[in-house]
Amino acid sequence: MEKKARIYVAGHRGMVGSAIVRKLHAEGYENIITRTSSQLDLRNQAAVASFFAEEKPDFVFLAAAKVGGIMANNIYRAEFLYDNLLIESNIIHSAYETGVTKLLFLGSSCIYPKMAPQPLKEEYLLSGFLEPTNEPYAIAKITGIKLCEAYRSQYGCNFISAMPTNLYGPNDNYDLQGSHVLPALIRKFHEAKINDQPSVEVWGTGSPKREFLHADDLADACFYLMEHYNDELFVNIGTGEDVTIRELAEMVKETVGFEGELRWNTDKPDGTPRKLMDVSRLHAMGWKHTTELREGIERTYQDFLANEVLYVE
Ligand code: GFB
Repeated sequence: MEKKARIYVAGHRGMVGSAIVRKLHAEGYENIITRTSSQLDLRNQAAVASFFAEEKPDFVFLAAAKVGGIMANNIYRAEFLYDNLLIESNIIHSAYETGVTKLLFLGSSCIYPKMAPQPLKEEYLLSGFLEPTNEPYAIAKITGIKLCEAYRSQYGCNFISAMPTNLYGPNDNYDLQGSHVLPALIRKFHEAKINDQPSVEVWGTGSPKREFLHADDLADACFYLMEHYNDELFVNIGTGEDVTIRELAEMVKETVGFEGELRWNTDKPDGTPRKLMDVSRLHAMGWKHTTELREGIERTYQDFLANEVLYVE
């Protein structure tokens, strides 16, 4: 990408999009195009088409999506499917119509079958049944991959896809019903510490395993792929290492300095037992993450403390 290139980051206010914008600024890019959701409703086909026709971006990072943790995915099943299908279809089609040079679509590790062998290789896509709690979101993300493949094979568009593992970092969602596990635990342990509570509720059994990647590492990988990768096959992005939810809870508890007990609420779902990414393709290309989980949790807790007023309304 030339430094003068016009780059549209869709979803720039979210955790992933804001990390991509930080990365682009750090690399010296200045022509970064953004729109808030009130300025441009990405579910509106006509609005997206005229935005692309007017702005004519050269490159697109498609980081806009309706996202959330296990409960949000399970409750708002219609929106997770409908909104995400509209957002990605409108952007990908408009990118084709206006001759975008290259587009990167971001999916999720939940596209893989619930019982797929571990670690998850890219070729396991569509080899089995999905995890029920996030099936609508996964179907939307699989559709995004297939849209990129279809526009590439039919029209020769350079549209690539990447599948990040579970993410965390600045600008995460700290709403306890809608958030992912890591921000939820930071907030719960912090509030329990401040309020001298004897225990904190943690969902499920604690036995599921998850892999966590810092959003800044993800942004770095996205930039790397935009610069170096031009193939149809999508690429996993992760660390290649996972921990149990119990281990994660202990790490967050220690970082925050909460000294009480954990209460496991097994009425809440566990979700997929494990989703560890096989990152050998990405490693073979020469990219590896730099933030280890403990350090990342520490940084994220500091960010939470600095922005608590914004994050917790
Ligand atoms: O991060 P999380 O919501 O999403 O939950 P998934 C991960 C695990 O942490 C589950 C447990 O086993 C939860 O039961 N957990 C424990 C908690 N305490 C909590 C808590 O206080 N809040 C939350 N949220 N979880 C999502 C998918 O799955 O991951 C999405 O639903 C997407 O589609 C995303 O793929 C990355 O890893 O289970």
